[in-house]
Amino acid sequence: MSDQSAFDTDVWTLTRFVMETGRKVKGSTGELTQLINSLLTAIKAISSAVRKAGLAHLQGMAGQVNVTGDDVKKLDVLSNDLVINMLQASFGTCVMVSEENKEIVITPKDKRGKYVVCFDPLDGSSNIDCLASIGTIFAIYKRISEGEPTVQDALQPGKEIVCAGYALYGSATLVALSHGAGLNFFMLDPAIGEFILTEKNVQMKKKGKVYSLNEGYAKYFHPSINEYLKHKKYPEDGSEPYGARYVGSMVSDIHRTIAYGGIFMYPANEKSPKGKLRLLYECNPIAFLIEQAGGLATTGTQRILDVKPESIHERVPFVVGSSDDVNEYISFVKKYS
Ligand code: P6P
Repeated sequence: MSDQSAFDTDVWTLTRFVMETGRKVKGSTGELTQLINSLLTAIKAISSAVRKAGLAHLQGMAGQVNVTGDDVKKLDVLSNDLVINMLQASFGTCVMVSEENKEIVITPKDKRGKYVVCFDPLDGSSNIDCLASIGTIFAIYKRISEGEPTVQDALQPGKEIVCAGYALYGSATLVALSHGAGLNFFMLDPAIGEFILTEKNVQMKKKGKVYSLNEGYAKYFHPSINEYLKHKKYPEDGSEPYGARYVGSMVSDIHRTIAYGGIFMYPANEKSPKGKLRLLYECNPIAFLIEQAGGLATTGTQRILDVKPESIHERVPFVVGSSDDVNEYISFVKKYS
């Protein structure tokens, strides 16, 4: 007989947490709760597929290229289909933006709800074949249009987000989620197929000891970036140099930055004048979560959540992390402006 005494009979699952949060909102219809719980079903299925990929031959190129020029792998396609189908089946969405779809995805009339979801179904997919951690990122807004949904519903600044999160398919599967009242972590318990609350109202360190960016582009960086990095490597104030960490899979790099503190950067460079990361489904949701944890998120000259999107796949320079670290970086940018 297995030891049942350790079994928590009043466990805080993500489903329960979302229901409790939803009921606190005056006039709540339960639509957002239903939407998030449907999204969790897709995330559980993606987690299962990611862990079976090698055996199920889901790895390797699907022979397609997505709208932003990345090679699409089979898991990308599967993950995108799962998220779109589960969200549309939730009756909570009216329009979606996915990294994998060139145009907005409008929900069939008979399944429409009041929410807009911008998501990257499987970010970091170039790391699938080497088994590095990858993730799903999402941001949820309320629609602003009447009648037929339009692209304007998706082109809202990140400060209008009502809920955002990411799933990290790492040594365990974790969901980070916020409705705007703090950042919470949930870990998947495969034994019961539920995400269990593991950390409430996560707060980042004000200052870390790690910087994270792809220094392979140093030749193309603006001088302010290289001067900032020099200051981190050869500090002249007697402090210790920072450590360097970079997975090249944003959810993994971001989760480490939230957990340990420090700074993550994907700045503009001569080859990518607006940087590489996409505003709607990578930068905005992550910026929202980082601010909930007491950190900062900037383009270098503007708060990420204040940027007014002009197109659904637009890119922005992206620097996030512990508030003292990001403010120090901004001071270097100001020196050059
Ligand atoms: P680079 C993955 O392809 C991704 O979109 C992010 O997850 C990651 O932070 C970035 O690109 C890595 O880009 O140019 O360093 O390989």
